[in-house]
Amino acid sequence: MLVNRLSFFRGTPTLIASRLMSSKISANQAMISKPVQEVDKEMYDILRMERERQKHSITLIPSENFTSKSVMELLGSEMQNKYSEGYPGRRYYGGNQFIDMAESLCQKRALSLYNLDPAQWGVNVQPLSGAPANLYTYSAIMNTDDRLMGLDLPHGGHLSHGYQLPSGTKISYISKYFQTMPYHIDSQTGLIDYESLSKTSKLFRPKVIVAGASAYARIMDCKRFREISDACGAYLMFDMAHISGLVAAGVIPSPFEYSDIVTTTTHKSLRGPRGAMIFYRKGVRKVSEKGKKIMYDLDSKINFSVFPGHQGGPHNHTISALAVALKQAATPEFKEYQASVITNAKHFGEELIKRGFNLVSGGTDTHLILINLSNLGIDGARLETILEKINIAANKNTVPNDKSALFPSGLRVGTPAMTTRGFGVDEFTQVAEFMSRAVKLAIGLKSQESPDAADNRSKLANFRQLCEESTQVQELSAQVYEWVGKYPVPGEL
Ligand code: DSN
Repeated sequence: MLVNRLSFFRGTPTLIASRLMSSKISANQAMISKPVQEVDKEMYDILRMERERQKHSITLIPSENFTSKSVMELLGSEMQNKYSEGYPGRRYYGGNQFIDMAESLCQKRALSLYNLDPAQWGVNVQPLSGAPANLYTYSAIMNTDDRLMGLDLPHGGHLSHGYQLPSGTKISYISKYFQTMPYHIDSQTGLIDYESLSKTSKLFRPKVIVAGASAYARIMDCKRFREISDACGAYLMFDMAHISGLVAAGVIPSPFEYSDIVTTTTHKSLRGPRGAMIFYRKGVRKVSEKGKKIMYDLDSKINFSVFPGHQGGPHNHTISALAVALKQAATPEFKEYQASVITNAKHFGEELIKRGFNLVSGGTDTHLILINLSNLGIDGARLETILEKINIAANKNTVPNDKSALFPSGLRVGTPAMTTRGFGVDEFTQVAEFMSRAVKLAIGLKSQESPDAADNRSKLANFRQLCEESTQVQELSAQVYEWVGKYPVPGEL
């Protein structure tokens, strides 16, 4: 019966229309079976243009990736139709027998991928994305006004680790809900200043220290973070969003050994759907001086914070897609991919240095490179703009001592996305060359800017206009478009 009804909708539009006339299928039912190309031309055209942009751009944004065809299949699947507030076996809606299977499978694969014993660790796979996952975690273990320390945003941290301006203006609401104190990187070495964190945390006595970053190219010293957290009695939460694929593949050290809680998004180096996970410890937290065991109570607190504390129905299509991504991440092919991500990043960094770029911390151990452009006579906003015009997507980024996040002196690039598309070291040499040419063009165009532009914003608008009019920019744009278009995107092979 089901098969008969489905086959009814197959065929040319004319055939379907004639079947419709002689049946009881309503126009509404017919509409919901049509592809977007027929239903919504306007949206379809936008999708087509974005597909083309992705295929013909060099994606250097280190938090982006191209997820797999199979993950995309699940994201567009019937799993999204179901409400399932609650957890496997404990739902507030009927009909969840298969959704339970999907979520349990996802949890099992998440623990197994990071070699975690289910007796010692649990995982919540329902958070909708990384910033919410961090908020849910803080709320689970802190009261409002409890204290938290995270890497300062201009030093490579993330908004969800708290951010307020030196004037006291709270930019991230995490800094409104909780008392936040930043720690910093050493501006000489570009590395986290553990010494200063150690001293400040003893005075500030935070309940949570957040390790992890959005723009930090080096391996963080988790053991050191653990010692610092223990010395002030804080939980150590590691936000491994950027590096979770590298950790899964074992190509960089894992933060699990030293952390109480690990959060991650799932769509960056891990290459899954856009979502997040919270891993938390179970069992004994510490033994008191009198020999009494103090147990972790994160399990119930974190799960309660996610639902019902903050979220409603989980996105089951995302959780199902994540289960697939986690299976892929456990393969030898994925390990090889992650090893190439790092080889490519190191090589790319060296090629950039050869062309006069300064890298914060002098290089990279990971997938990410942070460039300090101060010596080149161009800023991150202008370079991002001209790169976009030549089909290279990168992002401007603050470096230490920057005052403005909109007009910073840095540019952040990374290798996960283009390594997925098959780039190796030769291709990244070519990308460094494109970037070097872009810098030279940008410096020339900047010198042609109108002296009448009143502020940075109008200067940038003027610069963008000059880029659009430049035939050299147009030629480079066409060259990049053609060149990168030869590298397949997932699903094309
Ligand atoms: N916005 C992400 C990044 O680009 O690093 C972090 O969530």
